[in-house]
Amino acid sequence: MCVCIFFCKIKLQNVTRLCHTKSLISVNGQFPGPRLVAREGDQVLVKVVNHVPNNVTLHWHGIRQLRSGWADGPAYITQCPIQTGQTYTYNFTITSQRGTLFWHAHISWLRSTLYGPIIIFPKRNDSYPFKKPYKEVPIIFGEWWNVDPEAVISQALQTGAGPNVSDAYTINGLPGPLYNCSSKDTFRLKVKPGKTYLLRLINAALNDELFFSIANHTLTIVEADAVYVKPFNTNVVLITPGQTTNVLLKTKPYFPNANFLMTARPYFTGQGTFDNSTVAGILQYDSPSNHSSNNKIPLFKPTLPPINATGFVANFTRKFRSLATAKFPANVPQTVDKRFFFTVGLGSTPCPKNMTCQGPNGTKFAASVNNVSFALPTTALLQSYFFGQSYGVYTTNFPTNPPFLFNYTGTPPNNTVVSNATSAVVLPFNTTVELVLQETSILGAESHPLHLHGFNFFVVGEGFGNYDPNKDPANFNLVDPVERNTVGVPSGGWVAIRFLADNPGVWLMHCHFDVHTSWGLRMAWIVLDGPLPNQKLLPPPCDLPKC
Ligand SMILES: *[C@@H]1O[C@H](CO)[C@@H](O)[C@H](O)[C@H]1NC(C)=O
Ligand SMILES: *[C@@H]1O[C@H](CO)[C@@H](O)[C@H](O)[C@H]1NC(C)=O
Ligand SMILES: *[C@@H]1O[C@H](CO)[C@@H](O)[C@H](O)[C@H]1NC(C)=O
Ligand SMILES: *[C@@H]1O[C@H](CO)[C@@H](O)[C@H](O)[C@H]1NC(C)=O
Ligand SMILES: *[C@@H]1O[C@H](CO)[C@@H](O)[C@H](O)[C@H]1NC(C)=O
Ligand SMILES: *[C@@H]1O[C@H](CO)[C@@H](O)[C@H](O)[C@H]1NC(C)=O
Ligand SMILES: *[C@@H]1O[C@H](CO)[C@@H](O)[C@H](O)[C@H]1NC(C)=O
Ligand SMILES: *[C@@H]1O[C@H](CO)[C@@H](O)[C@H](O)[C@H]1NC(C)=O
Ligand SMILES: *[C@@H]1O[C@H](CO)[C@@H](O)[C@H](O)[C@H]1NC(C)=O
Ligand SMILES: *[C@@H]1O[C@H](CO)[C@@H](O)[C@H](O)[C@H]1NC(C)=O
Ligand SMILES: *[C@@H]1O[C@H](CO)[C@@H](O)[C@H](O)[C@H]1NC(C)=O
Ligand SMILES: *[C@@H]1O[C@H](CO)[C@@H](O)[C@H](O)[C@H]1NC(C)=O
Ligand SMILES: [Cu+2]
Repeated sequence: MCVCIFFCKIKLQNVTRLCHTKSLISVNGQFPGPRLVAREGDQVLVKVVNHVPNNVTLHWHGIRQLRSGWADGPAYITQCPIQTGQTYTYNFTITSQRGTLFWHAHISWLRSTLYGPIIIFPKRNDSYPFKKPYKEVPIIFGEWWNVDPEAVISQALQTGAGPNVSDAYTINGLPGPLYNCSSKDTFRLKVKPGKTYLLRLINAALNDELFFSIANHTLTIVEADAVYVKPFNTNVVLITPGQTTNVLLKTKPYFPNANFLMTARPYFTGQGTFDNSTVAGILQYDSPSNHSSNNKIPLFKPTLPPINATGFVANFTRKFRSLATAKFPANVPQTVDKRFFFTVGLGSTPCPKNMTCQGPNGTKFAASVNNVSFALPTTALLQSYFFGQSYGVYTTNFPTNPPFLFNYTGTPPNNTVVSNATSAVVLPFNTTVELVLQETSILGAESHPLHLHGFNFFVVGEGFGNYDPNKDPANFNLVDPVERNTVGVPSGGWVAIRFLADNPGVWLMHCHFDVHTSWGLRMAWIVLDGPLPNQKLLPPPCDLPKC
C-alpha cells in the first residue's frame, strides 16, 4: 500500500484533428489526459490547479469514495467548482476495487476533453483470475468537436433544441483513417503473434453508446466497471458512456499477411440526430520483415451490428455475470428494505413567453426522473447536508414512484411537461435498496446509461415494455448478477438494480449522456451516517472550494 501523488494542471492546449486546430482544456497539456495508475488499497492524492477561465471539477468515475464524498467531484453536488487560479487536492483511498475505471471533468460538458484512464492493479502478490496478459493497453473512446463543446451545450440550452452532434469519435484521442484529413491521426496497436493482450476499453464519449469490434479477432470479456465477470467470448462489444470493459485479445499464432481494422460506431434508437460516423484504429502484427507497416497488404474490416440493434444489445448485456466465487463473491442484497420505481426519459419545459424555442412543438427539451428535472443548486449539496443548512437548497421529498401512471412504453401522455426541483431521497445507513428504472418513450424510445456515484449495484433483472411488479421479480437473478456502476436502461424497457447504502454522503445518479444530464436527468441520494465511528462521513478537507 502506498500514497500515490498526482499533479493535474488544468490548462489550454492547441490540438489539431480533422484539419481543425483548436485550443482545448487539458490536464498537463495532454489529450486525452494522463493515466492514473494505482494499486488496490492505495491512498491517492490528486492536486488540481486550475489555469483556465472555466470552473472545473474532476470525478473519479466508479471509485467508491468510502466516507470520502468530498473527493467525488460532481459540481454543486459534492463540491463547489475549482475556480480560475484555485487549487484543490482530491484525497481518497481505493478500497476493494481493482480493474479499469476512468476520470473525467464533472461540470457542464468539460469532460469532452478532460478525461483519462484509471488503472488499478490488484494488491501485490495478488493476481488476475485469468492468465497474466503479455501486455495491457487502454483504449479510451471519446468524441471530437471541431467547435467548442461548451458553446454547443450553451446554445442548445438557450434555444431548447437538441445540441449539434460531434464531428468524430476517437480512440485514444485519434479519429483514424475513415474521416477526411485524419489518417495520420490513427491509433495503431502493434502486436506479436501468439500472445494475450488485455485491452482496457473505456467509453468516455459524451452522448453515444458504441459498438466495438476488431476484424478477424474474437474478444474475451473478463471485467466490467472494475469488477471481474465470468469470461465469455464475443466479436462485438457494446459499451455505454460511463462503462469500462476489460477484454482479452489473443493474437493469431502466426504472422498474418494482413492488417486488421478495429472500429467503433454508435448504437442509437432515439429520434434526434446523432453522429453516425465510425472511428477506426489498426491492429498490426509486428513482423520481423515489417510487412505489416506495408500499406499494400490486405486490410480487413469488422462487421458491426445495425445502428438500432436492440436485440443484439439485450442478448449481449444478459451475458454479463459476476464471478461469484469465494474470493470474489456477489454480495447481492437478498432482502429489500426500500423499493423505488423511477421513470427516466425525455420531456419538455414551456418556452419563455418572450422567446421562440426549437424543442418539441416549440417547447424546450428537458429530461427527468419521475417527471422531476433536477435543477443544480448554487452551492454544493454535500456541504449543505453536512452543516445542516439544507433549507432553501434542496428538499428531501423526491418521489419514490412516478407522479402519474401511463403506458410508459406505449402511446405517450398528452402532456409532456416536466417539473423541476432540487430534491433528494434520504436513506438510513445500510438500507438495502431495490430500484427499477423504467424508460419512458414519451419522445421516442431511447436507452439511457444510468450511473450511480458512491456505489456499485447488482443488475438483478431487465426486460422490455412496462415493468410488472407481480411477474418480473420471479425472474430476478440474485445469485450471480453483474455488479457495475453504470447500466443501460433498455430502449423501451426497464432494468432492476439492488445496492446496499453503506456509504454515507450525497450521491448523484444520472444519465451518462451529457445532453440528458444537462436537461435534468439526474437526482441525488443522501445516505445518513451509521452509528459506529467508521460509518460516518469524514469532515471536509480545508481546501474544499467555496461557491
Ligand atoms: C495556440 O495557438 C494560438 C494561435 O496560433 C497561439 O496564440 C497560442 O499561444 C497557442 N496556445 C498554446 C497553449 O500553445
Ligand atoms: C487524506 O484523508 C485522510 C482521511 O481520510 C487524512 O487522514 C489525510 O490526512 C488526508 N491527507 C491529506 C494530504 O490531506
Ligand atoms: C478475415 O475474415 C474474412 C471474412 O470475414 C476472411 O475472408 C479472411 O480470410 C480473414 N482473414 C484473415 C487473415 O484471417
Ligand atoms: C449511418 O451511416 C451509414 C453509412 O455510413 C448509412 O448507411 C446509414 O443509413 C446511416 N444511418 C442513419 C440512421 O443515419
Ligand atoms: C432499425 O432500423 C431499420 C431501418 O430504419 C428498420 O427497418 C428496423 O425495423 C429497425 N430495427 C429495430 C430493431 O428497431
Ligand atoms: C438473441 O438471443 C435469442 C435467444 O438466444 C436468439 O433467438 C436471437 O436471435 C438473438 N437475437 C439477436 C439479435 O442476436
Ligand atoms: C426574456 O425575458 C427574460 C426574463 O424573463 C429576460 O432575461 C430576457 O432577456 C428576455 N429575452 C428577450 C429576447 O427579450
Ligand atoms: C405536438 O403537437 C401535435 C399536435 O398538437 C401533437 O399531436 C403531438 O403529440 C405533439 N408532440 C409532442 C412531442 O408533444
Ligand atoms: C402499452 O403500449 C404498447 C405499445 O403500444 C402495447 O403493446 C401494450 O399492450 C400497452 N400496455 C398496456 C398495459 O396497455
Ligand atoms: C389529457 O389527458 C388527460 C387524462 O389522460 C385528460 O383528462 C385531458 O383532458 C387530456 N388533455 C387534452 C388536451 O387532451
Ligand atoms: C424551474 O421551474 C420554475 C417554475 O416553473 C422556473 O421559474 C425556473 O426557472 C425553473 N428552473 C430551471 C432551472 O429550469
Ligand atoms: C464559477 O463558480 C462560481 C461558484 O459557483 C460561480 O459564482 C461563478 O459564476 C462561476 N463562474 C463561471 C465562469 O461559470
Ligand atoms: Cu439519457
